[in-house]
Amino acid sequence: MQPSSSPATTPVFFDHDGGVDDFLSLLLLLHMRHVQLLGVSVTPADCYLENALLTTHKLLALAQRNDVEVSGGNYHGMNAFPSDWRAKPKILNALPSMINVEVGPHAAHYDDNTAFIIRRLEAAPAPVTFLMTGPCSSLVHALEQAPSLREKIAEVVWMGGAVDVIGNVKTYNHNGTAEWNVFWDPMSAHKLFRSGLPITLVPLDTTNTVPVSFDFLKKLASQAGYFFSNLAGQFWATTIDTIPAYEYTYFMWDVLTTSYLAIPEAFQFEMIELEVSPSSADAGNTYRKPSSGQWVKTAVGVQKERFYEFLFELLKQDLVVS
Ligand code: AGV
Ligand code: CA
Repeated sequence: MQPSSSPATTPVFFDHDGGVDDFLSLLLLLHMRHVQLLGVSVTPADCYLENALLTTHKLLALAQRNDVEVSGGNYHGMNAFPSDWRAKPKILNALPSMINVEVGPHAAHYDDNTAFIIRRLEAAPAPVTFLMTGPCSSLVHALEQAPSLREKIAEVVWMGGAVDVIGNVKTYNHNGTAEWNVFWDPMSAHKLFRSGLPITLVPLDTTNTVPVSFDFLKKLASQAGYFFSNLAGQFWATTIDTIPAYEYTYFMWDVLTTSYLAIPEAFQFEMIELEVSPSSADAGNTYRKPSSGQWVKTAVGVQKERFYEFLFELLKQDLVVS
């Protein structure tokens, strides 16, 4: 399938944290013809930064999009991700389709996320969709330094939280109510919800309904003649030790959230007054608080078949830059 020639009309800034599905999200974004990608910042949460920057640059190079600038974060949240998860994306750079991709000398230098986000928002042609598939620290820090830039943000789309379901953090001194992206830096999440920014949240409540299953991977492999279907299949294959594990399952967390930019009509939303616990044994818990006044557009469901079909079709596209 050829990409449509319609113009890129939606300015999007992408902040991710280097997990396998964060990179699959970048692939998706690069395929969305209505998306004008303003920049990519990498938060060193579910990754080690150097690996994640390299993977980001390699994917941009594969898509012939070396014009997209990339930055890296120096800030580390108070609750580190497990090292096993952080090291894992290293394998992505060694995959046959990735290992020989040259990134060029520009990839060796990068700004700090905060400065970069400020610079890109200042230059944005129109209010921006700010997509985050990791912790929200970089955005919160940027807006603390340059509060007037909130006017440049049309919508914050965030994969995070667990509202009416249990969280996915299982660690010492925690009661299990939090989702990892919120837990890494609960104070920033607390501030984000206070900010009054228009937030669209895709929490575990919805991502739990879309696991990465063997059936899905088999069907994707049947169309592996398409370059990006093959590449995505290789990426997802690196996650199979969590499909299904006795403790963890790999879900379409970030991939679903990113898909919202292309197929919003496949989602059901509810406006919910939420609060984030900034500390203690439930740090990072995102819970209903009727009087909070912090209304969040929260994804409470998705048409699964529509979503999976969207992925299969999108990954058949070439990325030919005109
Ligand atoms: O909590 C979901 C977030 C998403 O942004 N991440 C993974 C996705 O990129 C953290 C996470 C939860 N469980 C994981 C995670 C697992 N089993 N492996 C790696 N990361
Ligand atoms: Ca992520």
